[in-house]
Amino acid sequence: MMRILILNGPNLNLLGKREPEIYGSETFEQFFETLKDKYSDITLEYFQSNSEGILVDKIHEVGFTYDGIVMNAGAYTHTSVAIADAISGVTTPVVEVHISNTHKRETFRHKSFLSPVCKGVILGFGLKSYELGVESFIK
Ligand code: CA2
Repeated sequence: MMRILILNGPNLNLLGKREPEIYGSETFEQFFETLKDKYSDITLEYFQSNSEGILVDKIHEVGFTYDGIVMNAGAYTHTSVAIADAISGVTTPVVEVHISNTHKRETFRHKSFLSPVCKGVILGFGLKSYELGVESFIK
């Protein structure tokens, strides 16, 4: 069975609880249940951390055995050479996703350290960005 990890970075544990005008009103846990129902023929896992090093460790942990990682690194997208290096260092392909269209927002969100080392990038479709990310791994 195909194994895919959805990996969320800092503050994404607040989804559905704060700033619904930007990030929607559904919690990630609620959304993840519907995603697992839709993709019942795939082993889908979910992990979230607010810490850069823990995200790096998780990429190393799954990055040689899983079929794909769908990653929203949150604000670390725009700052983290360490996460970019971790993605480069593993064999599992990573698809970068974002809930919001970061190019419509502040200029500091336009730069991604991760895009050049990811298989692809999906942004601006709300939580559906994650679904499209999972879909991108299905042959
Ligand atoms: O649009 C995205 O998915 C982002 O990765 C979200 C990050 C932001 O720093 C990126 O520029 C774009 C922020 C995640 C914070 O999520 C919250 C959710 C609810 C309430 C507060 C923050």
